[in-house]
Amino acid sequence: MERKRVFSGSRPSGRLHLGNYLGAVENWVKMQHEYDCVFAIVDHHAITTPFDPRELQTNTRDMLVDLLAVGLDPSECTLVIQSELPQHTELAWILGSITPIGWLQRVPTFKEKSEMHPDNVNLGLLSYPVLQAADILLYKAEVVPVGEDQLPHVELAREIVRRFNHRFGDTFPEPEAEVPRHTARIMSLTEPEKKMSKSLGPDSYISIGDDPETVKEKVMKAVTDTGPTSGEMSPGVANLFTLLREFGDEKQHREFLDEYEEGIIRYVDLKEATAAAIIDTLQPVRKRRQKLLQSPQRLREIMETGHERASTIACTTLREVKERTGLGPGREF
Ligand code: AQP
Repeated sequence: MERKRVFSGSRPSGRLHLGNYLGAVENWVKMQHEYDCVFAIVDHHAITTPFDPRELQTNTRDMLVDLLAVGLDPSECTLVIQSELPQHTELAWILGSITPIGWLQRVPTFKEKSEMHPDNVNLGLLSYPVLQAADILLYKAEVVPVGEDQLPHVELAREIVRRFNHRFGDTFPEPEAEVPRHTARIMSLTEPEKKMSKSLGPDSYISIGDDPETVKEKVMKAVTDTGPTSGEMSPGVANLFTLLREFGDEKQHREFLDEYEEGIIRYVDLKEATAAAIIDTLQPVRKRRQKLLQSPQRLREIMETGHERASTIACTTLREVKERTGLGPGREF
């Protein structure tokens, strides 16, 4: 039986962090064995917010290294760099021409990023979800493993599919988002009411490549209770518990929860245990990263194989789209 196609991507706007990992990439690693997966480093998305060209190059390479180090296996999935396949942007143009601007102006990330970078409210930022829809539809993906923040984008991709299929005939499947049950939204360490994000600065997140001292320092500084709470666990403390549950052992997690419920917990102990669990988990990942960084030839080969495979699928889809929309092939002269 043919395996369902999966697509997802990550912006090389900084280093892969624990939010990206727990919200999306951990699922990618699992799904690569069961589905036909295409995963992209979406560098065209990264240039919609302020960036430095040299850093973008390094971040793109580091993103690839991080993804491999946490367990993506190039013999089990297809890895691509978005800007190296022009079909992504070409399909985005076609889809953009059937997408009402009103749909895009309502997208929460457009509002957030516009407020964050008022001097850089560019067209790419507005049309970001159309490019994301193109990324998914180019591969006719049916499943899109993402964190919670991406749900409005996947919903928009579904609306674009309905509109396209209605106007030009059945072409694309409606993609479904796949969000993890407990880790769909990992919170920032410094501003725990916001999601962990590269753009909130390095203290707000733990990156996959952080060394043990840095991990410890960041976790020990994490915001816990910022004031009296109405009996509910504060977002900072809840976030530490989530990290401990994901990286530590269940017994320890339970013991700290009991202490919290009895009102005898010392946050310093919770932080030390959480930091130790993260450091332990990241240790083999760091080793794999170091090894991969020493083999640029291997990285190039991985990307070449990925591109070859992805471009076969991408060209087939684009040809079909162009035929259906009266662009290019099928024209009568
Ligand atoms: N805090 C998070 N919790 C759970 N999932 C998250 N994701 C991102 N942050 C969290 C998921 O990670 C995948 C890759 O995200 P991305 O790099 O493409 O873009 P992003 O969501 O914009 O990530 P950042 O870190 O917040 O980047 P900046 O600051 O550059 O915008 C996605 O599936 C995302 O849901």
